[in-house]
Amino acid sequence: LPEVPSVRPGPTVPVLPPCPDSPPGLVGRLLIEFTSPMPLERVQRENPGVLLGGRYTPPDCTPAQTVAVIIPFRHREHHLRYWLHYLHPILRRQRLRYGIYVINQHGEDTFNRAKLLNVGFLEALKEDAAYDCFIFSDVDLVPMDDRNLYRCGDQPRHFAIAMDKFGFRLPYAGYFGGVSGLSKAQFLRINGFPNEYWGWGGEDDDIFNRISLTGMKISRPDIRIGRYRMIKHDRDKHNEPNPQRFTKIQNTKLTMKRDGIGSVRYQVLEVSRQPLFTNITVDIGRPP
Ligand code: UDH
Repeated sequence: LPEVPSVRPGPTVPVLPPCPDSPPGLVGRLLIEFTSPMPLERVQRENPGVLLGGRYTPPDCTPAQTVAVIIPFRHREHHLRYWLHYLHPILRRQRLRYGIYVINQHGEDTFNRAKLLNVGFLEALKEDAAYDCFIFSDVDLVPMDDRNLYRCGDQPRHFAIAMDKFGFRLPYAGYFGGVSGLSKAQFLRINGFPNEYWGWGGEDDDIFNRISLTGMKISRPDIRIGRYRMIKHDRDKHNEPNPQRFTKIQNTKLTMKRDGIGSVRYQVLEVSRQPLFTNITVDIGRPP
């Protein structure tokens, strides 16, 4: 008898369809308020699909990108709880594959937002080399519309274009603060962010300059969709306005080649995977 070739069925690996460009199930305008305190246990309970370290993958489709959300941080636990409460459900509805990285500046020396964001870029990639889109978000900014999609495109993206504190308008044409997004290639093309802005202000304008100087253009959502609520707060200690910022932003063209992701020096003190985010505590030094 001729031998009948046997075809043994292997384990079935479900192949999920690509996630749609416009995710179904978005709700549009959201009610955002910061009144009653937000316990982390509640946020955890309401986001059972989020895995250790704040990782999430849509169960029903394959996303085109893998997004690392990077948050510069120190002593803002209460803001972070609101941020996680609002953002996890939004990012899930947007069908993103993502991870949340809180980059916590160790010690009490002057704060340095842009350097922390550089650290976040490198450390997220160490956690998962698949990250190809980086969203940089202040901890006190919550989008008021889930159609403001946290993903990267062919130009750097500015998301927080209409904040309540600026009367829901862009404060000036070159504003790139609050929440922004760059693909890995776009970020490397501008040599990342500056490491030498200690204290408040200027670093976002330097980043805007880097983008313009490399021939890229900022992309922005519709003004009705890019609305944000900011959690009201007083000025933090050790983040005073940096008086050097006005002269520094005149010199981006000269400084961006030597100061950036290629020259960032820091020491990671702790990586801890929490249920809703990964905390990375880092020593970034102090101003010279
Ligand atoms: N940040 C911290 N801890 C700090 C300083 C800054 O986590 O001590 C992070 C945080 O993500 C914050 C971001 O850096 O959202 C930007 O800093 P910021 O919120 O201080 O900057 P912003 O321009 O406010 O929003 C400036 C002070 C406004 C005081 C107004 C008093 N009415």
